[in-house]
Amino acid sequence: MSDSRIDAAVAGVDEAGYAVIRNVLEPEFRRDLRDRAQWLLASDITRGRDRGADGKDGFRGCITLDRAFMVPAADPLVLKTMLRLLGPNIQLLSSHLIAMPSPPKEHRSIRVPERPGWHRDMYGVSRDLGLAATPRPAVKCAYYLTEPSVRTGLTMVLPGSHRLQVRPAIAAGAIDPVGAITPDVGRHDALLFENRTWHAGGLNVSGEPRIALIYQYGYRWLAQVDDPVDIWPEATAVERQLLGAPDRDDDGALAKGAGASALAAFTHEHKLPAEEDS
Ligand SMILES: O=C(O)CCC(=O)C(=O)O
Repeated sequence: MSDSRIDAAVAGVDEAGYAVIRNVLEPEFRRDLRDRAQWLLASDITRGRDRGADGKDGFRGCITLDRAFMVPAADPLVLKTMLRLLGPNIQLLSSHLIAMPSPPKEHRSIRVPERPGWHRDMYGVSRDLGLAATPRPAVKCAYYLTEPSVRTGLTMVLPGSHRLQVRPAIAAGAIDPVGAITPDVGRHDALLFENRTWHAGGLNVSGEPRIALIYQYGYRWLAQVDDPVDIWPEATAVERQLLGAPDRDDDGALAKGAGASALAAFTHEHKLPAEEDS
């Protein structure tokens, strides 16, 4: 079934390497997610903790710490877009909660000319295959739980850079390549960008941490970035697939393709264009 928001998002990712889907998160649910994220960040939980330079904080695999974070991951609109972009043989490779601090300029050690922070995802792929031969096996979807604006450090992208065969040039003394933009993402919107799209966390000069939830979807034959998940018993079939359920029957016997059957059924149910069987 055609939905203009999905068509536009698919075209955006195909043509520019990124797209914004408007109004994915319900306002009340977004506030709830922000409260849950702030609770985790204020805790002393170390499982999946991802602390970085300049006071960056967060959690890899945040869905395992609070299942509420699974809800945006399985959002039907986003899933339909991912299915159009990648097909049904996908899983969640990562669920990342990121709190980006707002350090004083004189204390910044990242997003400075020496470390501008621009990168492609799945860096191992470009390193192993070369920038020119890197395919698109994964797409990210980001939500911003704190006020989004250019001052709060939204993820910046370089439009069209998914087709680049070399690193984008950054002028001496600058921190962003020419043409880099901060996408126009609203409070309830989702930002999609593929693994080859060059991107970086924007500068947060708001004085408050910026909190984002970033999910990465990719093929089931790729290794998950986060720790393996113990799939919770009440998980839906779609959630089980996203969490990495293996190709097994209920009795544990090998059943080739069974792990992808939920999203194959979802594709059929919603009459999304299906890939040819290989
Ligand atoms: O925090 C951000 O906005 C940037 C995130 C990022 O670079 C990534 O997910 O690879």
